Amino acid sequence: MKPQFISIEGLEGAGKSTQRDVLAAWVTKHSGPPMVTREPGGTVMAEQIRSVLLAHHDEPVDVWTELLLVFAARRQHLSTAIRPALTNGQWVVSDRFTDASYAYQGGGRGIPWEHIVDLESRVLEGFKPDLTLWLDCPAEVGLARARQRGELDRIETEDVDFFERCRTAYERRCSEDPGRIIRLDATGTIASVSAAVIHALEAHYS
Ligand code: T5A
Repeated sequence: MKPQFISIEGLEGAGKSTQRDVLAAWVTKHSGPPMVTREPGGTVMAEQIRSVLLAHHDEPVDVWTELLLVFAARRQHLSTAIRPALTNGQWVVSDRFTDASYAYQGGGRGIPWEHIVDLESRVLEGFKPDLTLWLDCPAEVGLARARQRGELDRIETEDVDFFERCRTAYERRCSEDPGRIIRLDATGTIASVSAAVIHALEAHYS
């Protein structure tokens, strides 16, 4: 099998970082240690873009500026980190990828879907994850977990309606590409979600 690119998606506090480690451990057992990365970020320059994106600013952040920044970071991430790893035979596990732009900038900010489709095709030239695990939970559940950690970044200060729109956009992505995106219920305990992650991987790659 060619090296796989697996992304993990969901709202804040859905448990992506927690389950990413479970996913990486499964990949290690089957194909050797993967490159574990995240978006926005994953390279020095893309991490700098992440800092700009998540920081609080005195001036309003234009929604298109936000979209272009996430895609600028993604292009850099793809060309200098993800593609080289895959070419080298290494699997890649990423905490978020393009589906997050549909969710947050499409659903959350209201940028028309077709504009994101167009940008994605120009910037990524057809590249997408081989498999995406979407950890789905109501916005309130994820936000309550995220808030326990303390200070909120610029996007985390949005209201619940914003995150419910993001969730609806994830649903749309899932229904548009059901062979790639697997929805997992993220409302249970960490152990039960981990079991669902492993089950989904075993079923997909059996
Ligand atoms: N963004 C990103 C865009 O707007 N557009 C884009 O294109 C992209 C790529 C990035 C931000 O950027 C935006 C979206 C985001 O706002 P991020 O680094 O991905 O942010 O961060 P968050 O989603 O904010 O990450 P979080 O750390 O908040 O959420 P996780 O990773 O889903 O959750 P995790 O694993 O860190 O868990 C959070 C807490 O909950 C507990 C954990 O122990 C931890 O304390 N927890 C559970 N508790 C109970 N039950 C469970 N099942 C639990 N799972 C985890």
